[in-house]
Amino acid sequence: MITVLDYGAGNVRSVINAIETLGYDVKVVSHAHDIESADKLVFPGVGSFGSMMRILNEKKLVEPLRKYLLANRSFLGICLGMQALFGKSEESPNIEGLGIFPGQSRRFDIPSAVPHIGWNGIHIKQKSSLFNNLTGEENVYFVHSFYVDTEDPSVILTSTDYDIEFVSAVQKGNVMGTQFHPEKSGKVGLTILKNFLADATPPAEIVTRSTKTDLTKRIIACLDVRANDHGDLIVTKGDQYDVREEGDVRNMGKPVELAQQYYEDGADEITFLNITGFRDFPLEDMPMIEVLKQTSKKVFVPLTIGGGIRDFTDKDGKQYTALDVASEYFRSGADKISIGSDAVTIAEEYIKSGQKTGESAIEIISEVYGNQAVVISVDPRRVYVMTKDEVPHHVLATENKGPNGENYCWYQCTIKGGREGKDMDAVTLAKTCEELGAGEILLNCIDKDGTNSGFNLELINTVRNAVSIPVIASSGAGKVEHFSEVFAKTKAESALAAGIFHRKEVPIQAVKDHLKGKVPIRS
Ligand code: 1PR
Repeated sequence: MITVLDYGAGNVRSVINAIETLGYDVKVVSHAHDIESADKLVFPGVGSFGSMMRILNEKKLVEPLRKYLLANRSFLGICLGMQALFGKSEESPNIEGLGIFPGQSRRFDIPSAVPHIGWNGIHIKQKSSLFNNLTGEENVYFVHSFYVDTEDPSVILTSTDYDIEFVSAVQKGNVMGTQFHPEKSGKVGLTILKNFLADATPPAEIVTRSTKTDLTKRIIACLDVRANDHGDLIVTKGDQYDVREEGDVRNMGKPVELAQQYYEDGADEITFLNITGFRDFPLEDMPMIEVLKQTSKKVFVPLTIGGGIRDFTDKDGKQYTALDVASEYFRSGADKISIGSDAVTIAEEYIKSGQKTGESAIEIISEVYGNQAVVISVDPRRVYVMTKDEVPHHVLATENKGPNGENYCWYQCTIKGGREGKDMDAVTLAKTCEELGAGEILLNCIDKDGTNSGFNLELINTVRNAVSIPVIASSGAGKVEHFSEVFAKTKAESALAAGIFHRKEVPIQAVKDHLKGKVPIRS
C-alpha cells in the first residue's frame, strides 16, 4: 500500500494513476495518523509554496510530516513536494517550509523562458536506486519557476542545465525528492516511480551523462473535441476553424483512444480543446471530464485542457466560477488548463481599468495552481492594412501581400472559436495575459489552421519576442520540414499539430526523427 499526500490543490490523480498502473494500491492521507502509519509516502506538491504550506498547517499535517521525515522513513516528494523539504521559498517569503534540508527555493532569473516547461535531462550525482535500468541520457518532464538552492551539497541527487545548473532531485537516506514529474515522464518516469516503490537496490556505479542537458523542443498533439449532431463526443478538425464537411461535423476518432495512441507514438504533451465550451458549459457537459479521467489513466505525459473556463450561472441560478471549472479539470487529470475567449475579455477589462483586481480567472487560477498551469489560447486572424499606423494595434510588415497589395497586417484576436473578432491584437493579448499571471501561450492562427502550409512564422516571432513565457506554435503543420523550420526561424518552445496526426499523414515519430540532430528533442 502506497500512501499519497493530497492536500486538494491540483492534479494528484496522475500520480495515483501512475502508482496504480504499476500494480500498487493507493491510500490517500486524510488524517495525521495516515502519515504515521504509512510504509511509503508520496507527496506530489501542486500550486504555490505558500498555499501548500498554509493548507498543510490548517490540516495539522506539518508536524506529523516532519516527524516522518526526521525518522528517515521512505518518502518521495514531487515538484513542490520536494521544495517543501527546505526551509523557505522566494515564492512565499514569509512562509516556513518543512526545513528538513538546509536551503531555499529561488525564482529562476535567467534569459530563457520561465517557467521551465518541458523535457530536460539529468546529471546523476549519487548511487541511487531511483535510476536503476536507465542509461542516464533520458529526459524527464519539468514544469516550474523555482528551483532549490541547497547549502548541503550531499543531498543533491541530480542536477539539470537550464542557463544555470540547478538541483533537479535530492536524496538523503530514504527521503527523496524530484523537481521533475515522474508521473508525467512517460515510460522513463514510470521506471523511476517503480524503482522507488519496489525498494530497488542501489547500483554499484553512478550512470551519468557527459554532455550538458538541454530543454528539448516539445511536439504536442492537439485534439479538438466536441459533440457531433448525434450527441457523441468526437475528435474533430477544422479548416480555418470550420469543422463541418457536407453539413456534418468532421469525425477524426475517439478522444481517449487517439490520445493514448499519440502518447504511445511519442507525443511530448497532449492538448484537448473542448471547442464548443463557450456555449456548452463543461460542468454540465460532463463527458469531457470523463474523457480526461479516462485519458489520465493511460497517458503519462502532460495533459492540457481548454474550453469553457469561465464564470457561469446555470438555469437553476447556481453559480460556478472559472476556478471551479479549472479545479474540476485538474482533479480529473489535467496538468494545465487553457483559457481562450475569457482571456480576451479579461485583458480588455485590465487594459481599460489599468488595475489588477486579483479576481480574474487568470489571476485566481495561477495564484492557486501556479502560473505554469495557466495557458492562454490565442485565436487570431490576419487583417491587412495599407500603412503601419492605420490602426492602433501591433502592425507588422508581412511577406504575404494582401489581396489589394497591402504590405502590412495585424493579427486580430477572436473569441467563441473565431466567430467574433475583437478590437485587440495577438501581441497585446499575450503580453497582458503574461502580466496577469499566465504561464504559456498557445498561439493558433485561423488563417493557417488546417492548411498544411506551414506555421505562421511572422506571427510566432512577433508574439514570442514580446513575452518571456514559453510559446506553443500552432496551426498549419503539413510536413516534417515545417517543424524544423519553426524551430530554426522562431524561438517557439514547442510546436503543436492536429490534422497531419489525425489523418495519419505524418507520424509523430517521423517528426522526431527529422528533428534529431537539428534541435534538442526527446527520443
Ligand atoms: O474559448 O476558452 O472556450 O476555448 C475554446 C478553445 O477551443 C480555444 O482554445 C480555441 O482555440 C478552440 N477552438 C474553438 N473553435 C475551434 C475550431 O476549430 N472551430 N479549435 C477551436 C482550435 C485550433 C488548434 C488546431 C491547430 C492545429 N483549434 O488547436 O489544433 O490549428 O491544426 P492543424 O495542425 O490541423 O493546422 P474557450
